[in-house]
Amino acid sequence: MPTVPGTVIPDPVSQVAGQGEFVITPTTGIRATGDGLPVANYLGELLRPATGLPFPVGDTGDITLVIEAGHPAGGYDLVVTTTGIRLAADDAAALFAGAQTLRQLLPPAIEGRAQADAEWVVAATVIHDYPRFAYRGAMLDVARHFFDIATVKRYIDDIAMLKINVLHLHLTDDQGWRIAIDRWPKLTEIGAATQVGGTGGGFYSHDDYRDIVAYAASRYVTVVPEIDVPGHTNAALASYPELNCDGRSPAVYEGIEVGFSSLCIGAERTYEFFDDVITELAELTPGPWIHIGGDESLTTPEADFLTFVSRAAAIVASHGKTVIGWHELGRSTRLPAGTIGEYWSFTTAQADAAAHALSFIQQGGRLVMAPADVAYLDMKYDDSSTLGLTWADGATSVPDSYQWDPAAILPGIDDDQLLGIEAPLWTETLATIADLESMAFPRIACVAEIAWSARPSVPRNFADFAPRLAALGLRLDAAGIGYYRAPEVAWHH
Ligand code: TNX
Repeated sequence: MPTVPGTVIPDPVSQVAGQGEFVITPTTGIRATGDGLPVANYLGELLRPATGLPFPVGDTGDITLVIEAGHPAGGYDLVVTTTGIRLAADDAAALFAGAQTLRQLLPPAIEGRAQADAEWVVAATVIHDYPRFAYRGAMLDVARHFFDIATVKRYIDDIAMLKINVLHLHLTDDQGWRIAIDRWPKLTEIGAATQVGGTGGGFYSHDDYRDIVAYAASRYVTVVPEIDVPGHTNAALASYPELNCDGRSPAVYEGIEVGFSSLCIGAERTYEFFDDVITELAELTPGPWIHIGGDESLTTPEADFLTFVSRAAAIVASHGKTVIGWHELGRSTRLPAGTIGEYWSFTTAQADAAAHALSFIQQGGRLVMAPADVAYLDMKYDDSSTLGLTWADGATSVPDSYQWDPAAILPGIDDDQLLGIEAPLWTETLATIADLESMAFPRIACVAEIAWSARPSVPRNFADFAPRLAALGLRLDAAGIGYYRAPEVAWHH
């Protein structure tokens, strides 16, 4: 049975049903050239396991991928007729987004990794589509619990399916330092040996990190590394006594409190340290952004915080990267031009958060919206959740994660001031890929739709979205991705 039109997530800008269907056969090939070839190869890899068909990639084939000028930024056109499929976009990243749409037009069994029995057909349709925001992010906290390369790659595949194109890696926190810094080896010798709960830990070598970045790039996902300073630094402070104002290292930390640690703001060594870290990280990071945290520095006096932030941000800028920081960074009025703020207060802003966020706009920057009460994937769904936290205004149901708009939170802010949105997944309570996926899915599909789909003229209504989530559930079942069967959705089985 062909998939009914209208089940794609994120919802395309326009989709019109055609007549008949395109039938995939053993001779169906994928035609592409140049920059389209990697996308064609990716699509072939996606389609071969479940169909058991060869999908040769080359200069002939009924599925044609075309790179050509004339499409909206990041967008694509997809035309399915009885005789073929044509997917066209301005660049490979947009073509890849279109390939995710095509994937969802196939029966859910396409997601299985073993050969499946299904009618491999695509209903005729014409889709014209483009993203609302350029930055469609997911954040993974690898500091509270460490996740190995295979897990991170799987999460990259999970998010890429929903046209998310940024992976923000929260690499350092009180409980662990997860990226090797050659000039400061104890950061990982000491600072990476721990995690929440006291067993395990780990870190990425430079080659490991390059491997993640390259894999992300193969899915047209940009990695944004975060070194969270000056708070959230117990792992670094435990590794090097000289980073502490009293010259004494605290014990390593395996609990889940926040806000108790701070680098020593008055010591020049702190800035040498930070410059060394950013030097190595900038060299490993092809993307334009480096995130420097700045949240919850509750023990850093205000004047010290301001001193530190302007120096740290200038260091990142001196390495040619654009700074991103949590909205507290906006307490500083001396940020490099174009600094991006990440808003993590609520859909109704808490005291000061709005002012801090708007400060980035006043300084020529833009915002990434990650409102904690709707976009945080680590919040419990409801009372039945065994994993997750509740501090962000209680539990976050699946409808909660869908019925909000990023441009409706701060006064005077429109889409032009927003770089995009992000769904953070903090891991104080999450230790395995199953934990991650069961918290992310299905809420990440809600956030992905808000990031990509056109701004609706009336508030989003979960009842319209729920049938598409149910359709996505079938795909997740076939893919072996666990998800929360929210009671507000009529899941198919
Ligand atoms: C707040 S959100 C934090 C994190 C925690 C998270 C737990 C933000 C910028 N900081 O340190 O992990 O809450 O939900």
